[in-house]
Amino acid sequence: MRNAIAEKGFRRALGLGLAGCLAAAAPAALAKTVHVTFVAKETMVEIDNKGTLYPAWTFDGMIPGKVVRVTEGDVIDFKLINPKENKNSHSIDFHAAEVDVLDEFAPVKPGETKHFRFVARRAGVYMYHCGAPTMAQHIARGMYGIIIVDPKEGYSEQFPKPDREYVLIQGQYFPDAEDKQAMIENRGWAGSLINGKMFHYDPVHDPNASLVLESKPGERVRIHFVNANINMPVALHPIAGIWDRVYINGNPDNVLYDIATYNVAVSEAVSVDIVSPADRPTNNAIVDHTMSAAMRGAITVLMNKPDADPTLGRGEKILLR
Ligand SMILES: [Cu+2]
Repeated sequence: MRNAIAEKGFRRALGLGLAGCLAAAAPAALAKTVHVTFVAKETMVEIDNKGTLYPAWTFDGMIPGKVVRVTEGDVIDFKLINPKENKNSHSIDFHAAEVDVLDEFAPVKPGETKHFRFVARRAGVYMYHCGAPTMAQHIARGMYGIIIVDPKEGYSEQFPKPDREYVLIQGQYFPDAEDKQAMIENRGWAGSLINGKMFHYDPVHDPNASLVLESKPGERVRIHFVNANINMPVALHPIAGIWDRVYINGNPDNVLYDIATYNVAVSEAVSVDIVSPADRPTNNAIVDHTMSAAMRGAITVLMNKPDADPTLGRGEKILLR
């Protein structure tokens, strides 16, 4: 059955029924507390495959910051440390949190620490970023990442377990790191960063690229994608393929089928599935079909081959660095 609305209604009814039973049998026994600490670091990072350095602002010295992964219902016990060596205030804005922008998300001065808790109440994939003023600059300089909130029901027919998962986060590279107004007005951007580097996983357009995404023919590959651009949507398309499913905001209930190009708003996160032909090796190029972005770095090669590295797209290797 491929009727999403009917399936959603059925799932909701089933969920309510099960929730009623579980509430009596095992009250909130499964939720756990997950401790997450970010250290704001103003440091040089490489923004391409040949090692060009950029004066970044980061979470933990990396663009993007680390992948946070929890299960729906978990408590996130979060700490943001802003070391006294930094020159700027920083903050955290988890799109998965329902809190107070003036409290939990407030700027943290150098030498100070912010500590708070929130419950990840809704399954899905979400951007996080620094929201300290000027926000455009803090995001453009590299302070963003993804939080994955896995559904507490686990996998299902509507939300099958993928064979591999990858995280791709697209951002914009502004070589003039000081010109905040240019960032706000979208002037002067010279590159599209995929997980922090232009053409990060594209040896076709950049001979210095050493990484590609890999899977075996016929496997279901789920890509968790975040648009961390400052001002531009992303026309997310797998060249030589079709998204088998698109889960808007990564939520199993928000499923679309058979989508060639999905438009990802600024700050939106989405999970998209691709299933390559099982009977032959193939390649896909996952692009922002907006050509100005693709040709500045937003192209990722997915190789579907029998000898795919079994470690890629699993565990820690869902975000390749
Ligand atoms: Cu910041």
